[in-house]
This record gives sequence, C-alpha cells and structure tokens, in this order.
Amino acid sequence: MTKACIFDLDGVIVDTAHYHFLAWKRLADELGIRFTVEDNERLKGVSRMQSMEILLGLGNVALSQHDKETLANKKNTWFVDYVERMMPEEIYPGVKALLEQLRKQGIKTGLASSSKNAKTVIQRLHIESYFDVVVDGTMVVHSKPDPEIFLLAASKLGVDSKDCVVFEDAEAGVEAALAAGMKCVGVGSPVQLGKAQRVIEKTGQFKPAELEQL
Ligand code: G16
Ligand code: MG
Repeated sequence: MTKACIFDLDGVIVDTAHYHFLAWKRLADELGIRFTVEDNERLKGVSRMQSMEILLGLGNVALSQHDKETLANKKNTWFVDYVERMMPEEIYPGVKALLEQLRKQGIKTGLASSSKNAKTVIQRLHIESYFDVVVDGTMVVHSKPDPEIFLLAASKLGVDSKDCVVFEDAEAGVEAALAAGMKCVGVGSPVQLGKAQRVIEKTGQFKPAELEQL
C-alpha cells in the first residue's frame, strides 16, 4: 500500500529543467561545444559536476578540476538568475491540488531533488509547507541514478521503500527510484522513461486513486 509519494523537483513540479538547459547551452556555446535538447536528457537528474563532465565529454574537451569548477559555478549563476525571476504561478497546473489530495488521504509527501538550489526554488513557489520532508543535492554524496537520495527521503519520512511511489522526469531518476525498491511514475516521454511502472505526460493529471494500480 502506498504510504508516501516522493517528488523530483526540476521537470516534475516546475519547468526549471528548461532553465538548466538554457544555462548549460550558454556555457556550451561559449566553449564551442554542440549541445542539443536531446543531449540535455543525459544531464537531467544528475549532479552539477557530473553534468559538467558529460558536457565536456560531448565536445571532447579536457580541463583541470579548477577550471571545471569555475565553469560549473558560472553556469549556476545563470541558473540562479532565472530562478530569482521565477513566479509562484510557474508551478505546473494541478500539482498543488495533487499534493493536497494525497495528504488528505493520509499519504506523506516528500521532495527529492539533486539540485543544490532546490530549497530556493520551492521558496520562490511558496510550496515548502506542502512537503513533509525535503531532501536535496546538499544532503547526499551520490547523485541519481544512485538510490541514495530516495532512500534518505524514505527514511526521513519513516516509510519503507516498497510503500513509496516516486515521480520523476529523468531517466537517471527512474533508475534511482527502482534501485531504491520503489515504484515510479515517469513524467514525460515513454522513450526515455519506459522503465517506470507508468508514464504520464504531466504531473497534474495523476489521480491518487491510480496509486494502487501501479
Ligand atoms: C536537478 C536537475 C539536473 C541538475 C541537478 C543539479 O535535479 O534535473 O539537471 O544538474 O538538479 O542542480 P544544481 O546545479 O542546481 O545543484 P532534479 O533531481 O531536481 O531533477
Ligand atoms: Mg527532474
């Protein structure tokens, strides 16, 4: 029986995934690396420094650790600029209602994002109070597809993995949820997220009654 729903942030609650893409694209252009929307799928859900490695790999560019960190920080300042201009209305339609319905039915809610900016994003959206637990990229060593972040969220919620359902838009995130022994609802395309028990187009279209059919 589902006792908790754990939500990814970027691409599931709000379209910050697009802001990440724009910031990485700007950096790729500066470095002369060809970087497409399809390439960006590989960066979704993985940590900032791992994303940096994937981007440099696409262009066969080798840099010192110091330079990689400098460039990743630069990308982050561009991303944070977008976040600071974000409006609470940017939350995906139906997400607040879903979180409210889940809680009314006694199902706990958690947020598990690889982003070190997750707390700032949910503050901008005024949705901190909708989650019983928030776990972010500052609290884990291994990023998705490692299950660490979801296992930490479940332990903070006091719920067994098998009773958790994860909502994820990234292939790495779906893999992490399954590796944690949880069920997963993919949000996006079945091409990337086909390993999930169910794939939906938008988070807000999911109904709590569907949890038991997973
Ligand atoms: C998010 C994004 C990733 C990003 C990562 C780290 O994870 O999907 O693209 O690289 O966070 O973000 P930051 O650079 O802000 O620490 P999630 O798990 O919320 O999808
Ligand atoms: Mg995501």
